[in-house]
Amino acid sequence: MSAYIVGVLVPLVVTLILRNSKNSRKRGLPVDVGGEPGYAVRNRRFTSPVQTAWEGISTLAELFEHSCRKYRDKHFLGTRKLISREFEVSEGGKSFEKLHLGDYEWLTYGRTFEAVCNFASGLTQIGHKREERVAIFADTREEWFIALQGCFRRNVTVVTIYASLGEEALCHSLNETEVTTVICGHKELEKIIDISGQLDTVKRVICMDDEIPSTASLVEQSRGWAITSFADVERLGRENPLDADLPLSADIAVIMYTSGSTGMPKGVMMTHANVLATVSAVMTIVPDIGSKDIYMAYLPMAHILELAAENVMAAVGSAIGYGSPLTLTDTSSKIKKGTQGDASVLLPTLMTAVPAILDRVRDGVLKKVNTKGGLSKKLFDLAYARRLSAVNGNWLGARGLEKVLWNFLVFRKVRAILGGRIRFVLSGGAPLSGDTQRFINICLGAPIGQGYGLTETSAGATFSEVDDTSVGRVGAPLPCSFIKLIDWPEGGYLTSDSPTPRGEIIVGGPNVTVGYFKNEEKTNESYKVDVRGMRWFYTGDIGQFHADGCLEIIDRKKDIVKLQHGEYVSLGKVEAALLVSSYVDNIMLHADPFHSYCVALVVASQHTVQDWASKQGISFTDFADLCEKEETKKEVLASIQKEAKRARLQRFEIPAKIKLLSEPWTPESGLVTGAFKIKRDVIRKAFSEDLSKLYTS
Ligand SMILES: *[C@@H]1O[C@H](CO)[C@@H](O)[C@H](O)[C@H]1NC(C)=O
Ligand SMILES: *[C@@H]1O[C@H](CO)[C@@H](O)[C@H](O)[C@H]1NC(C)=O
Ligand SMILES: *[C@@H]1O[C@H](CO)[C@@H](O)[C@H](O)[C@H]1NC(C)=O
Ligand SMILES: CC(=O)N[C@H]1CO[C@H](CO)[C@@H](O)[C@@H]1O
Repeated sequence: MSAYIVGVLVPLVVTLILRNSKNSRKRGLPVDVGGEPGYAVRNRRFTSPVQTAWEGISTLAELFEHSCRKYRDKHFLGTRKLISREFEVSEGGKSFEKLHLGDYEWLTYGRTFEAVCNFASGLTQIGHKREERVAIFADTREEWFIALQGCFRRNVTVVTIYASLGEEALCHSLNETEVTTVICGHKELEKIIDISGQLDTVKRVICMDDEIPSTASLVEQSRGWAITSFADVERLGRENPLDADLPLSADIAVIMYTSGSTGMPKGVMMTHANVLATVSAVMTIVPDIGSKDIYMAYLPMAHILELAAENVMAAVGSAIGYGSPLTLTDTSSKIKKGTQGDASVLLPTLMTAVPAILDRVRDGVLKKVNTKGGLSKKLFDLAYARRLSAVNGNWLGARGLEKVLWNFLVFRKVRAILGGRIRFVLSGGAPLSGDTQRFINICLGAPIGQGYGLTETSAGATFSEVDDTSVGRVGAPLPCSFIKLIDWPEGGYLTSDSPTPRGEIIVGGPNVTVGYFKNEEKTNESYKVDVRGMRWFYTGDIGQFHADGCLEIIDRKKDIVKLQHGEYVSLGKVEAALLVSSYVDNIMLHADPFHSYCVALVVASQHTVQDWASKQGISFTDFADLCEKEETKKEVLASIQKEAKRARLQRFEIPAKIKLLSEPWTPESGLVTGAFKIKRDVIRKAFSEDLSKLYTS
């Protein structure tokens, strides 16, 4: 054999062997855990669930103190300096806030620890008793983390509430937990003041901003509330220091109100042990995570994904830079033109994201590429195709030098949107579409760790490993969880299904929370303890296990509707398929058991629909007007039906009629959750007239 052939063949064979061994690698292993019959899987590295990654540490408070001593002089929490706040008025007369933000200003670990201790002492000084509960109701920011850890040091349970939660839900959460102290920003304080008449247990408010609304003095008088600024609480604590009053691992750290998609939010009680187990498990996911990392924090802290992630960063000595979804990039809506977004200034290495945000990044990039057109679009498409081929396992795809070249020519600019140094993205909250996952993989050149978990399992359940390049799956069980599938015969999902077992997903392990606050009935419904004492949470999600032990979410029990003629429609599955249409910004499919077909509410994507209209020479006064036009509806419906056929949907699953909406669904409007999941019941109620018209007209 000539040296030439050896030179080609040997690497080829080695590559093939390596690839094969990689493909068949087991990421999760079947396990016999007893309890309810089903098909259970565990993490390949841990035979029993991990409780803590740090010897002798059993609470978040201990973990934080340990870390602050270890990393004392390192940068920890960073916030951008506000240079100016301006208002821009659009053509329509709407006014938009624009911010000019400066550099990050940092607190070291040592300095943060002092702030936390001062806050803890100050909290007692202003009269908060330790058995009373505190609520934090604010956007993600430095003070949020300090307040959280401050409460932990005094064994005070923190109630967390989404900043975008509606009035009724807010009132319900504060009432139910008998909160006495609310910690919030000045924007949220206004909301609290509006409902102050219905809040009987609240006695004091700590406002994170120095500017306190003028209406505050009214409630101070009428309700006898004491309103103190965050800085004053810290000062009081500094002047009157107290010893810590540390919690035990079984004490409740957080009661997290989940913005449930139905009815009133439920408060999930999480012990220190629960969250610590998740933090310990997530640590093992991100390769070489450590004090060199810089984390971009901008998702709501009231979301367990963010809360766990920030505690992970704190545990390993990383720096956390705060930002917001509206200021994240140079082109974000609140960033003043010509100034820099959070990521460009911070240059983060790690970030978390929810699929809705990654979808937006993808759409933004594609929009830019398409607008440019010409050579740069051709180059982008070629580079993308070459890299996609490599990522999909084709060894003729762009690797090695060619990969470097494409990165330099094309993807470098995309990467720069998020600062250019991102090396890992944690995605959670909802399953990410395969297209978006690939897009981010290729354009950012960074792996996405996709997680699956719920507030009830303190976020942890499964996580995809860095070298797992498949899409559409959520990975193998985390070291802290067992995952079991159980039969759901009514829905037609069985663990005996072939080729892979399918069924309802239940999660067991130390990460499973203790239940819903003051709601034993709901707790009994969703949580069960088996004969061996293991706690299980019944998720209501339907999944299937692949041969390598990775889970794929395929359905949701609640979202399956039986039509008039007995066919089952899975709303989520159909929506995911139709969202692919470039005309669709958001969509809710509606199936009615008294009809044989589905209809849909479609939020139109302003950019693409207007583009189409101007190409067609259709005139319109504004976007709302355009969405009302028959021809627009027809065009969007045709596009949706095309995507439906491509996804091989059944005829009864495809919406026969649609209502086109011009206003986007945002968490502020209450139509989607903070993690951008649609709230079916709320949307159904809000558009009930439109929906019934779709069936009658
Ligand atoms: C922490 O607080 C809870 C609730 O007030 C209490 O039941 C528990 O005993 C406290 N833990 C310690 C170690 O004092
Ligand atoms: C909260 O409690 C007060 C007094 O008990 C009551 O008037 C109010 O309606 C309650 N609100 C909610 C949303 O439960
Ligand atoms: C919940 O289950 C426990 C234990 O089985 C039982 O004692 C309790 O009565 C149940 N509570 C409700 C509200 O069903
Ligand atoms: C709070 C909780 O559910 N703790 C359980 C965690 O899991 C272990 C076994 O893995 C149980 O012994 C704990 O009771």
